[in-house]
Amino acid sequence: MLLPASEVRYKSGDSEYRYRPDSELFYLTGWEEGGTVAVLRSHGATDRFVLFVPERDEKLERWMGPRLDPAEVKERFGADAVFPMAEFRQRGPALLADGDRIHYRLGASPVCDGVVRDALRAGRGRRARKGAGAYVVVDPGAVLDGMRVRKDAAEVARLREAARISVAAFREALGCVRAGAGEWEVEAALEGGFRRRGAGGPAFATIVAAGANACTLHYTANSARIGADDLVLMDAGAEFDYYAADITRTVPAGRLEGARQQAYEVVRGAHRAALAACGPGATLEDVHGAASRVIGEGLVGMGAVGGGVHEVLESGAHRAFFPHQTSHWLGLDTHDAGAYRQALGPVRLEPGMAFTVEPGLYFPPGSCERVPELEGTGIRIEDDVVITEHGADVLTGGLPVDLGELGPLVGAAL
Ligand SMILES: [Mn+2]
Repeated sequence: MLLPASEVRYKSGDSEYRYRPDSELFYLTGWEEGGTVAVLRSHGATDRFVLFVPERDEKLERWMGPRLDPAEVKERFGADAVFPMAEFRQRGPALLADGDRIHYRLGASPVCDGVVRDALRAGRGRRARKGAGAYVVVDPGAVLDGMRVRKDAAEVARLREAARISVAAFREALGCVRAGAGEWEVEAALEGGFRRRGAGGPAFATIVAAGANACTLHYTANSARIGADDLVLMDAGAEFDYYAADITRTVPAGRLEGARQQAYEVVRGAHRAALAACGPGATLEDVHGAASRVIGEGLVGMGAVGGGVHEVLESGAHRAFFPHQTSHWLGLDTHDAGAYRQALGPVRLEPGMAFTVEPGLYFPPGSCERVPELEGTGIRIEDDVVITEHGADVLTGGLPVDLGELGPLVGAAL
């Protein structure tokens, strides 16, 4: 398996974004810096874990900070061999050519693409003469996704810490929600709350969406002022040791009554039903089904869609207002690696699997002739769950969901 580090990315000119390691490389090696390639070999008596690392460079280190000596890298990361990156192009093909298959994501890095091409060429000759040699390129996800989707105890501990930090920051940020405040003020409270508690930062672009902005699922401008009686949707999460939390709460800046309050209770009900469906042996399709039923019933009950509940669910009419899935895997990536469905059907939940539960209802302007009062309203409630031996643990359960409990927190900041 050949895993290159993520490239350093530039915001503009020579101004770099803060470096964030590649999830797969970090998962297998703990390596956190750029400019490296890891080679992992399942065959051969030697060099089963080889790291190519940037060379020491006194001048560069004055700007970018100290680098480890190859000997220190070997010791700290448990590699069998450590070579300077400059030797990768020449040494790489031989390390890869004698197995059957090379796990590598084609296109991940131009230099790795070249090494894989050379390894395949060398492997073809070797196969003809010795009966073994590289001739297949496989996506690393074919091996790693199935590992990553089941979290071990150390990973769950990191997810738990990301969740704990996020819950605390949400409590503070709810205090900033009031009519007249900028969405950006709430964003600042969330992200400041993450950082103050030692998180690396936000795991993804924070969403603070007031009123109709909440109908744009990935609204991230956070540049509007909160209107009187707006519902404010906050979707954010801390990244701790590269593991993500992902929480959404939607709260009113002022009064919430009538159809909009009903809609909140429908999403609340869907959230409750979806959480109840989480457990070993269930599937995320079951979880989504439980949420969808309550959403469908609620839409019919509110008169937002016509027909019977069965009809609505069958035809998918509810999807006009609930257009996304209820869950995604959660881990090193916010939308974490792992299949949701395999040849035999949906993946069954097992202890250690972590994911979100996030039903929602969105009524963009002009979308709901039957109940115009609902237009311009977006509501989502999202918590993070890890499956246990006998059920499910809601990692973000410390943050209330019911309006009766959320209300006192809203606008409470001085
Ligand atoms: Mn999410």
